[in-house]
Amino acid sequence: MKSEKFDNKILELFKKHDDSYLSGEEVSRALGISRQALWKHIEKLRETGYIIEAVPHLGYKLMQVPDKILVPEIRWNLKTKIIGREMHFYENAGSTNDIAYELARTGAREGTVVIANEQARGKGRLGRKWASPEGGVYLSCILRPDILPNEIPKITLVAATSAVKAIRRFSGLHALIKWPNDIFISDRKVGGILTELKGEPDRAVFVVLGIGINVNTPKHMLPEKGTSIKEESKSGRDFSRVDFIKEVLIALEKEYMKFKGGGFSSIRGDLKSFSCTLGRHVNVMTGKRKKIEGKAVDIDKDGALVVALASGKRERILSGDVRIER
Ligand code: BT5
Repeated sequence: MKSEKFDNKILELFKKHDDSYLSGEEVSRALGISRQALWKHIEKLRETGYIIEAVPHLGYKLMQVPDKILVPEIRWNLKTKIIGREMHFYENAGSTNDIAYELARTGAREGTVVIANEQARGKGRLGRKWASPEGGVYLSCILRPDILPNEIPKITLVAATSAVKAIRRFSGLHALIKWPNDIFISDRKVGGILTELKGEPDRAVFVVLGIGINVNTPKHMLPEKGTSIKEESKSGRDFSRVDFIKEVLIALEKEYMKFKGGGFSSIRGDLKSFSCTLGRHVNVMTGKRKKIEGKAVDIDKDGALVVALASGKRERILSGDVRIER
């Protein structure tokens, strides 16, 4: 058994008995290791920030879990079947999307997740930057959906729906989607999705789904119109990024499974009800550098934004940057 597995097992035992002391003998017997080896593992856990009390004749007790992103903590009791079964964590990454892309290219399985505490070169769409200081959640997930390359925008919408559900469940805040990939709270951007694809003409080989969400990030570290869950919650306390990541992985698995089983129509209702774009007057820059102005009236069965122009004509937009005018 690898050392990390022992650490997980020890933490698991502690959590099962979270209001009592566990004797060294009990733990070492359960793990099949010596008392000396157990002590070394306890020391290692302490170095990573766990506070573990040791009382003579009573044993060990886990007093506090560190406010850090720790993979064993994320794995603890995580009941997903695909998303996050394999996880890679980086204290400092360039971009989790780039790392995940490389892993996918070399065969990593569907559901593999890459998480970073911070990113030096966080990416937005179209070469833009994603501010990624410590305090946010930066994760990328490898998906291998059986869809055509031109259906990829639907994956972005599946992810946006998942992100909104996770934020609402976790914080109670009224998160919304600005089509197609922005997550907003009170008219400020709290998160974004970046979907990248390796495709062949007739199929998507794999998709890297990048999700960035400002959890505890202070406003001064974000662009002008950015916000974080902590800033919006006004409670002043830090949120557990570990718990939040779990919510995101669970929500993503649920929505992705719905999408795989029932197609885009099975998430479309929720997506539309979370939209802060529908019903508004918008200005959209599409990929062709074309500007479209009008009222956003629908997100259709392909995930396209439908805009009603002043002329009465309707335009379907598959990708673009939306500015909400009024
Ligand atoms: C996005 O792009 O919103 C996609 C963001 C995806 C980030 C994740 S983090 C994990 C994974 N690894 C990566 O390298 N990326 C993904 P876009 O719609 O192009 O928005 C970018 C714009 O949002 C910037 O030009 C800024 O105006 C603004 N922005 C940048 N960082 C922000 C932040 N942390 N919070 C709010 N707004 C931000």
